Amino acid sequence: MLTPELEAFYRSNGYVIVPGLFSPEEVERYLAHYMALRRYPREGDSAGVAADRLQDTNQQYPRMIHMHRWDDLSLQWLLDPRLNAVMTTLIGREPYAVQTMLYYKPPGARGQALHQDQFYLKVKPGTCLAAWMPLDDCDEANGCLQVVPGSQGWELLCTQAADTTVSFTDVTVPLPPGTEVRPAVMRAGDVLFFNGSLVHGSYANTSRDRFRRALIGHYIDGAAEEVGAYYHPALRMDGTVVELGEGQGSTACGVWVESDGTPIIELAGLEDRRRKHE
Ligand SMILES: O=C(O)CCC(=O)C(=O)O
Repeated sequence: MLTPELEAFYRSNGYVIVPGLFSPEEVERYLAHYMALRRYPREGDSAGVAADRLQDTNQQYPRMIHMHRWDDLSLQWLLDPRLNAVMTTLIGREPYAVQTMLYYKPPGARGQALHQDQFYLKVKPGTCLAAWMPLDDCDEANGCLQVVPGSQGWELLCTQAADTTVSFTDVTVPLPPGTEVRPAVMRAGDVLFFNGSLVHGSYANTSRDRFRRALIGHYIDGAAEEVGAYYHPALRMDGTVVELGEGQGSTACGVWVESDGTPIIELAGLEDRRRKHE
């Protein structure tokens, strides 16, 4: 599963793709299940997304949020021992599970602007971790995830307005010119694990006829004492509830400044914390 090489890759890049963690049969089952669930509106369908003036195909297939609270298959996936084993190695202890999401991202859909998950989850101490599993093979054309390798060591950056002609969310983080944004080309059933400070997001699905569905779990460090209110209740990986405080997030955020010709992050801004969740 997680070879020493993959673990070393995670330590230096802040993310790692574990190939084939779930089988093609399992992927088929999830696809059939989530397409059937999407026939009806669900609580949280539009959570965190700005009132949308622009129509795109996301409107017909809004992402689903927190399905594990009412759907047993989603809960089983969130707590799956394979995911737990990888994350326990990556962070040195079992995580707590706090969120599921299903992105449908049909052809023509906008992506989600580059961001850092810890901005939303407000974990303390420590940070969050994501397990991102495509249910379709994904590449740049159908809007695979994009990551900024090495950004796991960055402070939380002050956000700015995103271009909502290409993103269905309305905030993003600035990057110095020339920063590498790397496409995560994956097969369905691979799982991408990434650290809560890693800058990531996705661009539009410009393919003619390929969905880019993805099942996502958000987790927090098993030593955390607080997480944002939206993510309660947190679950241990055996499914029992763990009582945590409500994370408020820090008031400072990072801005890019130049030092000897090199961009560095300086903690300066007073972050607008109005946004309660992703
Ligand atoms: O799947 C995507 O396009 C974006 C997902 C994401 O950014 C997240 O889960 O935090």
